[in-house]
Amino acid sequence: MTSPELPLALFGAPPAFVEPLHVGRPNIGDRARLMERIEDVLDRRWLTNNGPYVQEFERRIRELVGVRACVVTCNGTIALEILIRAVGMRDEVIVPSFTFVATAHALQWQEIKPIFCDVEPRTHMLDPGRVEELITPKTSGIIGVHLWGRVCDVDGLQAVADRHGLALIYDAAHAFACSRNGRMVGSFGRAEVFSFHATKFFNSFEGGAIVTDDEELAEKMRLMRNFGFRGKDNVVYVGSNGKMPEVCAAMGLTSFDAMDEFIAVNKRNHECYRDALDTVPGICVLQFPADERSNYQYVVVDVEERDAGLSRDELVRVLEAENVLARRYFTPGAHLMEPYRSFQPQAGLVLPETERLSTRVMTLPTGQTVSEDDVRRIARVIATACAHADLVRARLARKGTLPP
Ligand code: T4K
Repeated sequence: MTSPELPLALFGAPPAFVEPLHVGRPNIGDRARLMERIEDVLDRRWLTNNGPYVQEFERRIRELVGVRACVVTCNGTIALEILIRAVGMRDEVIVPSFTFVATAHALQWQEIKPIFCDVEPRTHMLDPGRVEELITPKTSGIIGVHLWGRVCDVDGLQAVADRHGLALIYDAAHAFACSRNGRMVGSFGRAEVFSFHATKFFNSFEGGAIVTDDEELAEKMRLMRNFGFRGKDNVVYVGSNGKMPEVCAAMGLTSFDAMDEFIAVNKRNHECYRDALDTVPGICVLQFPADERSNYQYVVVDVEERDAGLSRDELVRVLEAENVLARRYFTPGAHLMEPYRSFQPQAGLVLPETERLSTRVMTLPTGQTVSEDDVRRIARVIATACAHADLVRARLARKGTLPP
């Protein structure tokens, strides 16, 4: 057998990894402690409905974030839906399109129209100036998204919300345990929502939380989380079922115990990616500003095709062949997904940055299951592919294109 033209799986070399490397592989804390907690749950025969582990989980979140109230939920999407309803959003709400589609769905599910707003190219997050341009008499609120564990322009957004008397809340699904200038995410706007989905650096299998300083709002959301029950047989509000089971809270508490280790590993991997990709033209690892503390859960790479020689989609395919399952978050923008694509076919006209970013950005595997050696190997694949872009491109062309 002849040796491959390049040491890449695309050219017949063995893949860099035998097993696939995922973005969003769950971090798992002390298993023995988790099992003990699950035994407790079974012994108590108290499986859900505001059990002791849920209450302890809420207390620890409140203490970490430094807010008065925390309402944990079965997932981040239900938390968003409950919060949107509780703050009285209606008609139209301004949101980024460059986000996970759940941000928009949580509105549309309640027949509130998401008005998609463009983001700042540098931060990938809502541009307050653009938000203000989209405000109409129908606008009832703004949802900022702290993307990638960075912090939105919270001062700019608050100023816009105040000027126009709008409700401002945050989708902080990516930003648990993050802060700016010492102020924790969770304490901005009227309230904020976290996700503890399995793919988040800190997970409770599935789970979410709403945090706020507004006790009255929190009380309303507690009712909404539990069918509107106040006490036995007394329903005082229209509600849903957003309760977190005890087994999820047990996992959340176990993640809490290991949270510093999870962040340290992510930070180490982030730095390693940054160093290893520093010299590859056109490949830029998104940085975290000095005034922010992050959980580093996403390694976000911006691919400038002109300098890298390959597009983001081409690199994703090169990596896939090596068993590195890079993700194209968030491609396409939510405005190009259904039903928004049909409801608002012109939305893209005001979203040039979103459309540009969604062709250039990819996220790479990190977390507990990814070692520094893995990171260096992934970086070598990217560097080799870019250094031989013409050959790689020709080989990919023979294989067809990625599905949209
Ligand atoms: N707002 C924002 C900004 C969000 O990013 C999200 C969720 C939400 C709101 C809603 O919060 P939740 O309702 O989910 O609590 C994943 C997650 O499902 C989603 O939670 C997350 N954002 C989003 C960014 O990523 P997918 O469709 O990419 O997931 P999936 O199934 O492709 O999994 C990603 C990778 O993780 C796969 O390669 C396999 C790996 N994986 C996944 C799971 C579930 C594992 O190795 N083990 C696992 O248990 O959405």
